[in-house]
Amino acid sequence: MINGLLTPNKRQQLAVLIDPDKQPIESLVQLVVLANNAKVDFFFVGGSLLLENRFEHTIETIKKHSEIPVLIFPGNSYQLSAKADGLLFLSLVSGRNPEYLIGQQVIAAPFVKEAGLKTIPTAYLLIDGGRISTTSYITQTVPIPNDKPDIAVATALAGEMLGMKLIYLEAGSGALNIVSPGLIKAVKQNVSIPVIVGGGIRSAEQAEEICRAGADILVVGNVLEKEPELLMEISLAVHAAEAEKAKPTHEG
Ligand code: 1GP
Repeated sequence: MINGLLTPNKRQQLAVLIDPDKQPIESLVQLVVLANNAKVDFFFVGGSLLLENRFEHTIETIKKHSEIPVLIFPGNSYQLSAKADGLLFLSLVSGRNPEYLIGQQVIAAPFVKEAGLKTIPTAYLLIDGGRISTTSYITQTVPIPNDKPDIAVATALAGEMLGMKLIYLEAGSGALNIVSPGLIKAVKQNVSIPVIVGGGIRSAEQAEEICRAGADILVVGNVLEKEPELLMEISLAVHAAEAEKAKPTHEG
């Protein structure tokens, strides 16, 4: 069900990020219906800091109204539920805080095993999105400068060599600047695993730019809390890019 995440170059895909604290149940249901209509590929659920106790109920509500796979995108080891279809098992490899490189994962592992949750080992790279993100503050890690693709490439390569199955380039939720197309392109040219890009995407044009740079999966969250109607446009842009990608080239 979630294998589509791990098939690079097959098609470009769109994930909607739901922060349970920011989506009251009524607006969540509306967004889920929009996502069904827009043929979104995945829901990601999680947040760097959750203060309300709505995590599990959010997953249940999505599952009740949609068949789109739900993956946990955890901010910490408390954000776990057997009701999800899988878990992005993140390690913040761009940081040097052992708690987010391996500490939270050790705490989570027994529950994950017990729950039978499918895990997708993911190298999580925080990129500077133009302001201090909640992720950067909470994890006490310095993001990779957006104009230093070499650092991102070296970090992504290390993640791949450690056996991670996905690279996640994260500018931070609500970032002022998206991950730069040059950085995405450089990473994509150097790794053979799929690349997820998220943080600060607010328009179909930005989504197109990120697709052209080679991202396999785009994540959009924040903007939909205020302008859910943008979802259809963004989805069309991502899936049109997918069709473009699938077209045979003149050479072959
Ligand atoms: C953040 O990559 C995601 O973790 C999505 O970011 O909320 O800014 O869309 P936005």
